[in-house]
Amino acid sequence: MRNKYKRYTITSALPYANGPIHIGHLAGVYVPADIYARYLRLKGEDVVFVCGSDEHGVPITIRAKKEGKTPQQIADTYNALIKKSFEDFGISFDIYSRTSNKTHYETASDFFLRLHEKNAFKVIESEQYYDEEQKEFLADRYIKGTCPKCGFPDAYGDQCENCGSTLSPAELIDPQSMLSGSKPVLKKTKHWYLPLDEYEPWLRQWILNGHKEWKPNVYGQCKSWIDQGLQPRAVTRDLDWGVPVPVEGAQGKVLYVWFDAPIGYISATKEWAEKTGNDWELYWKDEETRLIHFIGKDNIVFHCIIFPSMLHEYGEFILPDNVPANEFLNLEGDKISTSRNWAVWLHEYLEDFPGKEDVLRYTLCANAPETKDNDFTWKDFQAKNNNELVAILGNFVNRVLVLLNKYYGGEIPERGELYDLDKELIAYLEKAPEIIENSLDQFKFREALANFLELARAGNKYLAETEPWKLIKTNPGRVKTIMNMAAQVVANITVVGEPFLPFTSSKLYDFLNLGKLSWQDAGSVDLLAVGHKVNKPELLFTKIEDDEIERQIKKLKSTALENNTGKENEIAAVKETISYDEFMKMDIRIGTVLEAEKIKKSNKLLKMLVDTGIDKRTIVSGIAKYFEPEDVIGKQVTVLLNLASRKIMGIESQGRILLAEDKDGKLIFVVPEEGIDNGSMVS
Ligand code: B3M
Ligand code: ZN
Repeated sequence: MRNKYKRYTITSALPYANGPIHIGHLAGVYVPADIYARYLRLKGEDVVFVCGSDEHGVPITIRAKKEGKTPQQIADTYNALIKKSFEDFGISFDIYSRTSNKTHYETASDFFLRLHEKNAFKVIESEQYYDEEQKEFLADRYIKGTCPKCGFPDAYGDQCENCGSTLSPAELIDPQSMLSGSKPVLKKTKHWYLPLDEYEPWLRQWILNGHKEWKPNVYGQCKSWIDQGLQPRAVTRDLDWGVPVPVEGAQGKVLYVWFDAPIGYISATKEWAEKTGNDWELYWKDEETRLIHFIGKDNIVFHCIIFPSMLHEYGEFILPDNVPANEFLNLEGDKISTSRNWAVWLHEYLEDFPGKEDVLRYTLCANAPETKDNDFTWKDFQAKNNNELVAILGNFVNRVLVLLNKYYGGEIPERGELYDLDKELIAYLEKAPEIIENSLDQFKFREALANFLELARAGNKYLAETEPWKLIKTNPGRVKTIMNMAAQVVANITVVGEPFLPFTSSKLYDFLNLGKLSWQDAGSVDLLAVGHKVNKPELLFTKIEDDEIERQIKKLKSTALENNTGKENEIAAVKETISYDEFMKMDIRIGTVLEAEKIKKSNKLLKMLVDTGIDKRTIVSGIAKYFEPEDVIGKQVTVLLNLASRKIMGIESQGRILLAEDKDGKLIFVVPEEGIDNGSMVS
């Protein structure tokens, strides 16, 4: 495989610019992609590593509407934030672009036109939901209704977040526009479809026969898509945010975000080439270029089936040679969720752990969800830091450099006669880079990292067995050999560690006072010449204490939002209309809380005794996270009295106290502006 390719185009999924990024993104996509790109560069390969913000699509327009901003403003904010997070963690893109720039608009537009001119698209008229009040066709995400599969009342037009079914808006029961709350009507519209069904035989051949080496999770997903039968797929949308469809009769239509986003890889390469005086076409059209897409598992169909079909139809372009998609990373046993704020955000991590970029890179790579979903826990993060980075890697490097300074004023001593232990170490060092390389070439980054740490383990073992600190008095000549050998191990760690731990490697180059070496240099015990002077070291890693970890766990739990089914993306829709009579049926009155207590075994519920003016009754309410019993005793509240009573944790709750809830799930009481008699009616 080594000589087949002249250059590499490495892409990593373009993050949506509608929110910050978290550890799941880093673990699944960007850390592996970065390790791979750095590794290839270190080998002297010609590499372009591209990424950028995906700035189109409905989630951005929803966020913009909600915040009263333009989609461009939202994209600007998050593009800057995300770009900075990547820089902070040393993700070494050659370019981080964005899909709202001119080069991209031109590239995406031309791409579409070329397919249009080749008559590749089918133009199909269909009926789609339209909001007559807003005068807009509704994106799937803008329609809500009852899930036909599970009855969940708040399912979206494309998916039910309760049962996970993929839906189409037409399947929703009682669909409702999230823009106006009105009932949408079906209206004719036409769209351009990519006829995936026509590419099926070609895809079958190219993937199922031609790429059996793809990871089983990727190959399996492709096979199941193809076996289920591919359908033509609309690549345009009735929206006002995106790349306008560049043909006649397409006013008010834009390219579907998943059509333009992957073309973003090409636009980014163009931009990079222009800036650096390269020829972008070599990186996309030359058979000797190897194209690799790093993505998460939810993007497989787009990168393995749809985008390749587009490239194939266009002609001239190379196709991805591999798509090493990862599964998902969970957090403390639970799915990472933006809307529930169950995540570790990159920009927040560095506030809490400044200088510990590599600790996170290390932990995420060691736990990369390569073959199955995996879990990040703070305890494991602490253990990996303390037991591996501090105790094995940091300890070895520190011991060697301290002893070199102590015994020889930092100068590398010469080697004398070699003993068996030395010869064993040399034999191991010589093959270590190849072992790591093998794992990297197969995209097995966890395995590669484990093999990298073996170097430090081997170094520690060598020191423990040779005990130079004991021999220094009795056999100083022997100690010179040992310390020379140990220093060479540190130098090897410095070179091959760079893709995994770039910050650490750069510190090590400083400690060793060494100019940058290449991957091919590794595997040798002559990286540091006799007489070469190294610097005094500082600690590479420091222990993380229990209280820091407890603080993180507490922070995660206390900022998590409960029972939030994607509120972040939600525009509160108006509920169904009710009649005046229906409203008047509700008996709402002012009451006073007389007693309140927490319910054992629940951290959410408070049991209250309320004086309603006509009786005293028990009401259970899910407010314990926000209010202590003493906060509410004596408080006047608004109560819905004639709500059917129900048992909550064995307690009969008679009625409901009215509360207002903000988008973050925070609760406050709805109360009369001034004190008023208990029993006063609200209407
Ligand atoms: N923005 C989806 C995602 O972040 C999408 C990737 C585009 S890659 C061309 O999951
Ligand atoms: Zn459902």
